[in-house]
Amino acid sequence: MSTATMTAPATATATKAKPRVFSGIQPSGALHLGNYLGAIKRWVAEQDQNDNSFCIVDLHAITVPQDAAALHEATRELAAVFFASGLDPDRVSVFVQSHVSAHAELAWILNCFTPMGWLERMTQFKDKAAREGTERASTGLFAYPALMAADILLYDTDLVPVGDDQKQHIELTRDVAERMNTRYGKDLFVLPRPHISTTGARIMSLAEPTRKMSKSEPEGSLELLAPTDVNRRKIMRAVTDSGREIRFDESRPGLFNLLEMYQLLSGQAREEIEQEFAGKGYGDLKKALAERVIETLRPIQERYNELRANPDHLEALIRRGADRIAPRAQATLKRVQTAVGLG
Ligand code: ATP
Ligand code: LTN
Repeated sequence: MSTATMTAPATATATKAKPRVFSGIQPSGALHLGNYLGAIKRWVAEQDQNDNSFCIVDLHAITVPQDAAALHEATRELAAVFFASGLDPDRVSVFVQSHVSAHAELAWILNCFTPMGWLERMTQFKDKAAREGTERASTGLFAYPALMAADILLYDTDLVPVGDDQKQHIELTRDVAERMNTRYGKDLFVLPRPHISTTGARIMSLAEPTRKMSKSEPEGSLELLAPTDVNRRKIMRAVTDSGREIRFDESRPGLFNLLEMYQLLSGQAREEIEQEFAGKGYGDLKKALAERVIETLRPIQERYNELRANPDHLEALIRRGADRIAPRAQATLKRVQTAVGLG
């Protein structure tokens, strides 16, 4: 027996000091307050509790057409926003998906274990393909969830912090992992769980408050790097109803969204906010919200500009993230390749 086969195989259930957390974000379009409140801010707040990895998913971005230079630029922009928002490169691995080739390699294997019927049911695919038309939508767009499953499973991830729009993809990740665990042994993959907060999980568009704030809809979005007066103007013009009373009332989606943002930014309780605006009008709330947004974004924008002024340093930070994380990814990939009979 060779030494390689005598060594105990690494398993997905090896003891871990802290829960492993992994999340990804696409470098496409300008980051907005929904991304910040629904994702980045929470990642920063929890960076000590867990063993965290945050990935800039450029391979996911090319599932729809991208301009090459713009994609490269957006990847750096996103990395700089992460660090500027408070993610500490000494405590958290921030890295670029395409810098760790195991993502694409595991994704291929997972593709081969993912029935097309499962992918056809994904609402994100249905929405995006409906916009493009299935004749033009890429195979990559269809297989997007298998690549996302690879991202998550490579790091024996326990928790995946995401907005609720991504829940279905995590379910699919678990289904594929369970399917392979049933066939190859329960130690192949750790089953991840979504980590979704109830407030801040879904910030809505300012222009159309029944739709979520989204990178693909800049009119309704408060961009993290936008000039102060642009964001102020968007808030002042935000769609509300014709009512007067300022209350957390879900049947008034425009107002509710403004209040929810205010709550998340101020850290105040709902009752306290309702008292603060008792007898006041929507204009007062909008002004106060604009100030909160501007105060939150000012230091982030300042740190961002510093980071962008030194591109070599930024590059070194993201390469460091990839170097730190790659051995873990490689170990999982090897485990899966061996299980499946590759190599
Ligand atoms: P797209 O317009 O391409 O759908 P997006 O703005 O939804 O982009 P993603 O890259 O899909 O951004 O999401 C990055 C992270 O931000 C994910 O965790 C996602 O759930 C979260 N997120 C995105 N939009 C919102 C929102 N409006 N409210 C709360 N969280 C959000
Ligand atoms: N599909 C996600 C981005 C994403 C992700 C991931 C999130 C890619 N890989 C792994 C969590 C874990 C999105 O569009 N928000």
